[in-house]
Amino acid sequence: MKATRSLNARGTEAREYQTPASGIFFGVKKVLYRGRSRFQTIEIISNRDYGRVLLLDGLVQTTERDEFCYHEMLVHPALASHPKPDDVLIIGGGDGGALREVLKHRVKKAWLVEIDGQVIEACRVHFPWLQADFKDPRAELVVADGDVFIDKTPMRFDVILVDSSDPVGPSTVLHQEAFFRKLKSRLKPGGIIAAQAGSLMLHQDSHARKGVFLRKMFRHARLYFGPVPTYPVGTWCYDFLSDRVNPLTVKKLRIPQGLKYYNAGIHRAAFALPNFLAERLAGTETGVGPR
Ligand code: AG3
Repeated sequence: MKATRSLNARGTEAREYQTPASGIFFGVKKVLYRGRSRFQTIEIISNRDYGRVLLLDGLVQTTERDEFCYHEMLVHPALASHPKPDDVLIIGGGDGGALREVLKHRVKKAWLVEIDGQVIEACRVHFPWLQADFKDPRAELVVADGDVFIDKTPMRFDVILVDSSDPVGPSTVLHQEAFFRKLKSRLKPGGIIAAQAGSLMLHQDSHARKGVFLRKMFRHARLYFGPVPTYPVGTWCYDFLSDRVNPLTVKKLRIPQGLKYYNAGIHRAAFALPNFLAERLAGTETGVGPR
């Protein structure tokens, strides 16, 4: 098991090595939490510019200042595209940010399946504004391995969101063909999957590799992206997967009021890929232009 931490010995600086030779650092105002769960090293610090920062095994997961960029873009393109998202499953996301966004829609039930109960506990204390929605009667919290849960559950979902970590390291299984096949088998007809897919620049190999099987598995398999300033290289990708819903021809996007980032224009723009990535995906054609 990897046990990377980000804090230096004196607890004055936290850093993530995004590659062996570059990364991001945060001056530490206060170390709010440091612990080691069965699964990972958990650190929460506060920083002058980004507010509270959660790092797992030395990787930035969420910051007070920019979490909305990530959580809104993971959740709303899929939820706003679905005509009736009654039952929603979130895999990962123990910090609660994705759940908060899901509950802005008219869903009947939202299940959150997080492997690490200690992340939930630590975030409950230090990111209370992300966790408020666990109290919503529509929310069901399950502490379990998402991969095992999906094997066992008899339920079917309208939308499945994968709030995993990077496509390298312990989360790799959540980026593989077998996992997506299982997710697909748990979708109701017309269902949509949105899965975080990694850095636009740093994880191009993963986008190309996944594109090959996702394109075969789903009628509509599209990569989209948006900014997350504190994630590697600042720009982050997501997979949009569905057999019925083409995200670019949805007649009426159902967008909740009061969002900070996502809107109908962003929705369209997010699916337009830069040339270098479109070329990497050529052949897989995931995300390349409307078909
Ligand atoms: N999950 C995706 C985090 C990936 C960040 N990667 C990195 N810093 N190298 C975020 C969970 C937030 N709910």
